[in-house]
Amino acid sequence: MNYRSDIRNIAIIAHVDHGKTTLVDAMLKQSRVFRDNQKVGELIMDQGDLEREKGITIMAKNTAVVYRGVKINIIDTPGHADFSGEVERVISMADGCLLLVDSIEGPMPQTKFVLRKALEKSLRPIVVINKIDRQNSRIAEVLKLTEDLFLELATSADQLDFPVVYTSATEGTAVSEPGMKGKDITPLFERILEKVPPPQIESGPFQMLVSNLDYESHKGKIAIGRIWRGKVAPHDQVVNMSADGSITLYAIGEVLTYLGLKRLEVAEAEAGDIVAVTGIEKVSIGDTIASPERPEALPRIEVGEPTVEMAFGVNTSPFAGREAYFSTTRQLRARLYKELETNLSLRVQDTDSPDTFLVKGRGELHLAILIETMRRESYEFEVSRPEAITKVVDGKLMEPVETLTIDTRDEYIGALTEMLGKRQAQLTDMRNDGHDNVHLEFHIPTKGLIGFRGAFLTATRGEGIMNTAFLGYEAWHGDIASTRNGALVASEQGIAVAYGLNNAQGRGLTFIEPSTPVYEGMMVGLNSRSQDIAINVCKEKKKTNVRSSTSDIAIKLTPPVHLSLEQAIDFINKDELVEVTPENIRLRKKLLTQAQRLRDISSARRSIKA
Ligand SMILES: Nc1nc2c(ncn2[C@@H]2O[C@H](COP(=O)(O)OP(=O)(O)OP(=O)(O)O)[C@@H](O)[C@H]2O)c(=O)[nH]1
Ligand SMILES: [Mg+2]
Repeated sequence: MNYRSDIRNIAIIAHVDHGKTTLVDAMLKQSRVFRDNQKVGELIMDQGDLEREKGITIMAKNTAVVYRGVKINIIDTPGHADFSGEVERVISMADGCLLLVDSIEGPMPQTKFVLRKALEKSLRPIVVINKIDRQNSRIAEVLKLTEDLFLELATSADQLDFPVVYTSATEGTAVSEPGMKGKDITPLFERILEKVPPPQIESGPFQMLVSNLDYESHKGKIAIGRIWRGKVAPHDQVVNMSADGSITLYAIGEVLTYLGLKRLEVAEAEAGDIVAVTGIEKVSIGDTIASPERPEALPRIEVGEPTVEMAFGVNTSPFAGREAYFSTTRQLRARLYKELETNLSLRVQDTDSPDTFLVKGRGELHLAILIETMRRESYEFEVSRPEAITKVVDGKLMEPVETLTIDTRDEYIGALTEMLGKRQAQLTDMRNDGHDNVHLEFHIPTKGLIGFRGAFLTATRGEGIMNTAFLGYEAWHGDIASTRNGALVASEQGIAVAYGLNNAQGRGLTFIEPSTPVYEGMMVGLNSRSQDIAINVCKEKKKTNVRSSTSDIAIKLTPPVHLSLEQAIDFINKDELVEVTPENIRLRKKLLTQAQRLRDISSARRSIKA
């Protein structure tokens, strides 16, 4: 075995928001890959529109810096649990990882998940305690908790011997001992060179594992991955080995390597490096590209199973076809199946109905991001309430369960435990800090988490943080009754007016303002009681000749509650849908007319009696 001392490959892993992408900023800035006058801003790697808007990383991405003549290939990964498929997909390119831990929050559920994955792959970890500039940081305690986590997860004794670096990613500084004054990020680079093993290489014919795909209009598909054996140059003959065992001959187009935000064309790249190659027209993630001399496939990348599913259907609302460019079954189906090329933890299935597809993902946010992306590409469709994915093992019905951690104020414990009890959660840990802050941990079926986030924010008045992490499958815990109130449902098609909406506000909260077009069966608000009620929001006040008191001249409406896409998905019940178009997010009953809904209720009653 040989090593390449001129390269290091690292993945940056952590819980959401612990500062991974900011730390990449610091490394890029210090290594001066930008022109002096170039404005690069913050969270440089989060280039997707949704990433920028939400301030989170959604897709794993590659970059590289050169430090003291060594190229450090860096893989930034998302920290949100719903995108953990991304982490699993890309860490096999690395030999080491930076495990970031926030100096106040300490290890969180996703810290544990990603560390377990990294240790399973035998990555050499460097612990980075980040945000040491923050006022209430508790570095010693956080380090202790991190050590405990390693004790729990390590698969070999040498994994317990990890180096620690202390950083402020925002200030761009790193130190080797807490309390020291940092100057720049150098101590982190030094630690990487010293502790992350250089890539092992095998000589022989070319072999690379495809871990990521990209697309550029003039280059076509770009396959990204690590070269495990041999070298590759433009125009080389190679074969691509796909999942179904087929082998196809191609000629490599360009060979590109990473530097900063750019991909550079190179004349040749060798084992140990992470490269992007063009010319492989039909390539998927997990494929092996190799020399035809020794076409040996590397083990395919395995990622965890999805836990939540939703039905995506062609838009069947009376407003269908008005607001989007793509609206047919064929277009919807093609778009969903195309997503599978890069979104490894997603699954798509046809159903008995040709207009409906079952889409499975790692969580509500995973699916919500797909919905939002499609809507921005001018698709319209309807989606059902998310459901946890159950499976039958040895004749037994099993369901996914998760850990839920909550950090909030003492005063909300009562309300939260009551809400969570109804959702089949069990309290497993509770810690007070003596300053009215509390940390709660629950064991909860995934189905109990659906629709919980909105309720949580209301119950804690925004003074709480919740996190979840997938645990595994357990025997079915039983049904959960819906706790949501009924909906205010439009009884007629037309344009909503203040008078009609004012009547609706007498019943509960409304979701729309005057002049909003509505259709029969569209949900325009939340009733203050448990049943749905049909209401005519287009109804004008009867005109009379007599001018009554001043009160009805100007109707004062309470501002409506606007649900975001994620809130809308969280909100709906089984008999409801979210209609998604590039311009609007509408809530609706599956059955649009009141007559249909009444018939449905009475037939359900009959079947219960029978
Ligand atoms: N005070 C302080 N804030 C930091 C530091 N590092 C990151 N932050 C802030 O923490 C927030 C999250 O930072 P990100 O870099 O987006 O975190 P991330 O780990 O990439 O998040 P995800 O990719 O969504 O998992 C941002 O508001 C950063 O400005 C730090 O060292 N000190
Ligand atoms: Mg990030």
